[in-house]
Amino acid sequence: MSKSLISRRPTFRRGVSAGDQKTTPASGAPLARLGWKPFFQQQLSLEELEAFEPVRVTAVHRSQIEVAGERGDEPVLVSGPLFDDAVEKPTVGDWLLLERESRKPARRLERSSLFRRMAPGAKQAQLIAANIDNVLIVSSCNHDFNLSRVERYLALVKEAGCRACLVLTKADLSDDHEQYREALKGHRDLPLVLVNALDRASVESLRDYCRSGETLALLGSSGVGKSTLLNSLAGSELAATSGIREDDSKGRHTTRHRALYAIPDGGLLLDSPGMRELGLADVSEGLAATFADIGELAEQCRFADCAHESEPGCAVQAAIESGELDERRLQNWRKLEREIQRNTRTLAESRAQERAFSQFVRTVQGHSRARKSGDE
Ligand SMILES: Nc1nc2c(ncn2[C@@H]2O[C@H](COP(=O)(O)OP(=O)(O)OP(=O)(O)O)[C@@H](O)[C@H]2O)c(=O)[nH]1
Ligand SMILES: [Mg+2]
Ligand SMILES: [Zn+2]
Repeated sequence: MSKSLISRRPTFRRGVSAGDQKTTPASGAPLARLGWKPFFQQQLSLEELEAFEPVRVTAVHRSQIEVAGERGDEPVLVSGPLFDDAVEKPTVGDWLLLERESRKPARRLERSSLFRRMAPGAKQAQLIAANIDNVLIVSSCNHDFNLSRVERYLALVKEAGCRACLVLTKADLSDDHEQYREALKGHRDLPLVLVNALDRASVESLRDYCRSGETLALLGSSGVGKSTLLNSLAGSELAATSGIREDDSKGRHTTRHRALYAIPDGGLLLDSPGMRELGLADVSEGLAATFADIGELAEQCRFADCAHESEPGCAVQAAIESGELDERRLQNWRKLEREIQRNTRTLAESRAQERAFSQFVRTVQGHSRARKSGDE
C-alpha cells in the first residue's frame, strides 16, 4: 500500500494517485491493512457482499468524504439520509458500503468504538473518530503537561475500550524527566513514553501501537507534536507541522482536519487538530475505570452514601491524609463526574427534541399526502 492511498488530498479521482500517477487495481490496499476485521465482515450478508464494496472513511469535508478500499482512494459525495443524523453520519474511521457501480454509500457498518466530545458551546456531540484500536494521548514536557487533562482523555479512551499510552514529546528539551514519571505514579495501567518526536529512533517503541491492520489515534492539544510523531513513524513528511508560540508554549493549530494516514509496513494513524476543549458526555464507565482507585477506596467508607467530604470513617479522605491519594485527583474526579452528568442530560434533551421535531415533520407530511390523494 503506498502512502498516497490514504492521505489528506481532497479531490483526486479514482484510480489516480498523488502526482497523477496511475494506480493499478493491484496496488489497492487489501482491506485487512485498512483495518477490516471479522467484527465488520460478520455484519454483511452474502447478497450485500456481491452488491456492495466496503470502504473506510479517511477524511470528512463539508460536501464530500474521502474513502479508501480495494480500488484505492476515492471521493464520495455527502448526500442522502446517511448523512442527516449527527451521531449516525459517517466520521473518520467508519466503514461504509458503497454500491459497486454508482459508488453511492448505502450503509454505515456498526462501529467497534466511537470517540465524540461535546462541541464547545453547543448542545450537540461532535464526532471525533470511529473504529480506533489504540490511542496515544500526546502531551509535551513543558507547560502543556496537565494531569487533569490526561485523566479527561483517559475517560474517553477507556469508555471506547481502546488501549492507551501517554506520550510526552519534547523530552530533548527537558532536563527533568523524573517529575513526569513521578506525576504518573498513580496511573500504573497507563504506559508512559518520553520521546523526541523529531527523532525516528526515539519513537520506535510506539510502533507496537500501530501494527498492520490496527488504527492508532493521536489525541492532544495543539503544538504537542502529533503531526511530528506521525511523520517520524511514517518515515516521511505526510503532514505539515509548525513551531509553537514562544511565550506560552501553545501551538498554532497547524492541522486543520482529521485524517487517516497509512504507515509503511504498519497500520493507520489518525492525525487530528489540537483540541482546545474536550467536553465529556456519556462516558461514565470510562470515568469509573480511570478513577478505579477512588472507587475501591469508596467501598471501604463507613457509609455507603459517603460524599468523601467530612464524614467519619471516610477511606478516601484517609487516603488523602496518608498521602496515598492526591487531593487533585479527587477534585478532578468530582469535576468530571458533574460535567458528564450535565452533558449527558443536555444530549438526551436535544435527542428528545430532535425526535419530537422529526415526528412533527412526518405527521405534517402525512397530512399533506392525505390531502393530495383526497384532491385527486
Ligand atoms: N525539540 C522538539 N520539538 C518538537 C518535538 N515534537 C514536536 N516538536 C516541534 O513542535 C512544533 C509543533 O509540532 P506539530 O507536530 O506541528 O504539533 P501538532 O500537535 O501536530 O499541532 P496541531 O497540528 O496544531 O494540533 C513543531 O515545531 C515541531 O518541530 C520534540 O519531541 N522535540
Ligand atoms: Mg498537527
Ligand atoms: Zn468516603
